[in-house]
Amino acid sequence: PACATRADDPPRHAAASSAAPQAEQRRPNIVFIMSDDHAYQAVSAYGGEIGRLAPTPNIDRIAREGAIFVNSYVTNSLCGPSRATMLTGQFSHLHGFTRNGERFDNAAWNWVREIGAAGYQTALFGKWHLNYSPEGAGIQTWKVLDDQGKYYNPDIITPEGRSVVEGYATDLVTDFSLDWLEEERDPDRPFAILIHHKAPHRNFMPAIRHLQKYLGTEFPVPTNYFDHYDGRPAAAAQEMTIYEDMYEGHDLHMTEAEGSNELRFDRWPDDFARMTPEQRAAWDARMQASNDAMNEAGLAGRELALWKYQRYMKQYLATVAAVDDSVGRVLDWLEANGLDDNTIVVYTSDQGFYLGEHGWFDKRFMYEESLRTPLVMRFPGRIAPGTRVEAPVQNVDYAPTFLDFAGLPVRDAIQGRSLREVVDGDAPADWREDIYYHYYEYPGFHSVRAHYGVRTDRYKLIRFYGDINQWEFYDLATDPGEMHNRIDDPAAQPIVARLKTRLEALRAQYRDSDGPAVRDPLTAVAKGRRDAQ
Ligand code: SGN
Ligand code: CA
Repeated sequence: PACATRADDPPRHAAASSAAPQAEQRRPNIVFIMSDDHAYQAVSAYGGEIGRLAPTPNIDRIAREGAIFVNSYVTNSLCGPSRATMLTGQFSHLHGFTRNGERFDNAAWNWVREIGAAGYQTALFGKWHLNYSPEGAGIQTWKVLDDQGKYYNPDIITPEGRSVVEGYATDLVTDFSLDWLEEERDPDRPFAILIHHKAPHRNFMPAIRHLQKYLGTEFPVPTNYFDHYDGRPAAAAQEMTIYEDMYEGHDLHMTEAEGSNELRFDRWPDDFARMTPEQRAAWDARMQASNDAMNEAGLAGRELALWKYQRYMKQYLATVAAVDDSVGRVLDWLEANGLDDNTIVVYTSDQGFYLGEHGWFDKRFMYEESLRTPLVMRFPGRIAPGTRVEAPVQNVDYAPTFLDFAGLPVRDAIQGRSLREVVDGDAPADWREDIYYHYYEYPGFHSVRAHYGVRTDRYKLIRFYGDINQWEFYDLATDPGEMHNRIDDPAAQPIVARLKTRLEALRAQYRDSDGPAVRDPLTAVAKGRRDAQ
């Protein structure tokens, strides 16, 4: 990574002097709810057909009573890098956590430790995924899922050690959070609680109460479900299609044969093996008929691919239902305890996700569905109900936002900006007009090549590098599905040239020197490969 200032360099302003007790009480509480892999297409506040069929009324309530960010993006569409970015306010190349499997330096500066030192009570429940445990990250209270976390009876890690806790992950994380708010918190000091769910991450196991919720619903198949990736070699080389790359047992919960409850290929059998016999029996009782019907139909080829899309949507959206329940419980608790007025509630995901667009699940690409991430925020009195924020925002903005609302100075090393500046719906004149993105994890799961790029309000320019060297250019106004790479279109050359200059400027501004420079020519080998497409 480029050598640059880290967020743990000294703040540009002197630390805020300790607040008077009365002011202390007025400092807002922060409830930062994040799910894992929740596509904005599956949040009904964003509109769209999926949200209509599978609404999220509680997440929508945050938007209705506060703001919805309709141009919310990540900086690197992957769990660990996103979380490190949210904690530090920096792009991946500066905090150094560019890909999953790296270890976040828990000693590095993060906003949670900072507001804790300034008098907030801080707590984290759920997925961490930056290290084995958050030990040393300066979060005062924590109880986390092991690594990615399991849906049923997950291993839970606390400062005292690890244990298996019986229950459904989304509900357990909510219980831990409400127990802490109710019983352990000091009511005289402000708090920041991070409620970070495992759902709806792979392997998409719904709670028993939601298993049949969408079994009878037909979801609209994206028009580019059977994408052939013409002119997009990196898209063609991925391994993340629903029809070829999902594990039939593990992800889609398909069974071997009619009358059998034995799962088809299940790469990590522990997710089901750890269920209690009662949980497994309840699961089978609800899924058997659907699985039997699938086996009886003997589907193949295109029909099977379409069936898999429907099964994926039913299971994924049913895990979202539990997340929405959780948000409702938290909002109700705040209201019942008179805390809703002085509490900022944020709901987001660590990145977006594909719901069958281009045939895919997972994320990583700079294409819209995984570049975008849902973001809604409520703060009564400070954010007007029904605010729609059009300004482009990124997950580098969360850390400065929390510091800013807590009355703390924002450090120079933070690369984002406080969202307080845009939550009235009007962005200041010098707010960013475009966003920068950089994905690194290759080789890796799903085989998405490293790439970086710029997105303006209308255009997108991406450079894939490594063993596939390729530029891509999209006009989102005429091609919102990003099906036509117009990088070689003569009519596009003036705008492509302008975007390359802009991309170079963004890389300089954010001090990213990872990957080839914008002006580096494509290599002969890679060019040959591209021409052979
Ligand atoms: C696991 C998943 C992948 C997923 C990564 C990263 N496979 O490896 O499909 O892309 O996590 O996800 S799984 O079968 O083991 O679930 S992330 O959200 O943590 O970035
Ligand atoms: Ca994720």
